[in-house]
Amino acid sequence: MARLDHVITNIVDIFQEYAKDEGKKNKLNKEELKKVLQQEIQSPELKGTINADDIEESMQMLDKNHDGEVNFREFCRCVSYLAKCHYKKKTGKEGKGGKGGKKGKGKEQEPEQED
Ligand SMILES: [Ca+2]
Ligand SMILES: [Ca+2]
Repeated sequence: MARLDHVITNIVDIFQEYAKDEGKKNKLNKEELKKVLQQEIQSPELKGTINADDIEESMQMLDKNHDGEVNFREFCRCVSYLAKCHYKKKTGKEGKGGKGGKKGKGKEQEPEQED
C-alpha cells in the first residue's frame, strides 16, 4: 500500500476500532479517547501535545461541538493538529518550541468554525 493510503486507512481504522468500544459506535467518549491517546501515540513529543493524563483538557480541546464526545471529524482535527505540531517541530518554523524536548504543551488553538 502506498504511504498515504496507509495513513488514511489507519486513521479510519483506529477511530472505528476505539469508537465502537462503548456507547455510541461512531464517537469516542472520554474513556475511549484516553485509550486512543495512550495506546496509539508513543512519541514523547506528541504525547506532550495532547496529554492522555489530562483527558478533561484534551477532550475540551477536541470537542468542538461540545457534545462531550469526539466524532470522526473532530478526530481528524486531532490528527491534523498532531501532524502540524510535528511538522513545525521538524522544520523549526513557528512556535519555536524546538531544541531539547520537554516544552510545555502547545496550547495555541486555531480559530475554527463550529460545526
Ligand atoms: Ca463510543
Ligand atoms: Ca464532539
